[in-house]
Amino acid sequence: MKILIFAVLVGISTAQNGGRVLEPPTPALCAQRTIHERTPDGKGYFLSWRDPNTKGVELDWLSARNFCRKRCMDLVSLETSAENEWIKRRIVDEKVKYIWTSGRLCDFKGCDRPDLQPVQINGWFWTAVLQKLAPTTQRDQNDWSESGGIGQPQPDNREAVQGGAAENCLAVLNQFYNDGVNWHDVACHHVKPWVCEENDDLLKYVRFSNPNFLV
Ligand SMILES: [Ca+2]
Ligand SMILES: [Ca+2]
Repeated sequence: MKILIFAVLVGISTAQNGGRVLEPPTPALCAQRTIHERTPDGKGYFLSWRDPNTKGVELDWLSARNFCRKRCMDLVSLETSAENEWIKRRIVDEKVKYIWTSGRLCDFKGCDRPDLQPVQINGWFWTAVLQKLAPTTQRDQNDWSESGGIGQPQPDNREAVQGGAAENCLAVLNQFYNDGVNWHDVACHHVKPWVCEENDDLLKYVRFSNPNFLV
């Protein structure tokens, strides 16, 4: 059952990455994963700028996801305002310009479900946990910035509007446009530091399939 769920997740993810592969967890890396912070409920987080091996390293969105996933984690999903503020506090205190989250626009195969339309409003989701975000129009239910590179509220798909790549991934930017510390849609090929969050499904999968590894 768990293997089936995992296969489905991988299938969805391959479609969303234009053929580039979403990597499975590596049991040894899961067992040795570094945790920099733990919330009161016990969930562990990795902050790339704090680790000697990744300090100064910036990755595109998929590469950052794969770094996390190999360690039974995934990019951070900010499902509650408490978690959002908790992460933002660390970005501000530690002077980090921006980070990747697991947020993504569902604009690939399988995204034609009625509840995701129109995609620019209802199509954002936390890929790590396959959970929809509130509609972008419900401004008190999300943390999209009210400004950006062309002075428009986010998500503005600015890069595509200006003839470049679609802005399909969700980053938290720290005063990048003098607009506070808020969410922005950004093209997924950009490179940034990242935050990993432990992923229950990947941990269960590795525990189930590799009983010899204590993860
Ligand atoms: Ca979370
Ligand atoms: Ca944008």
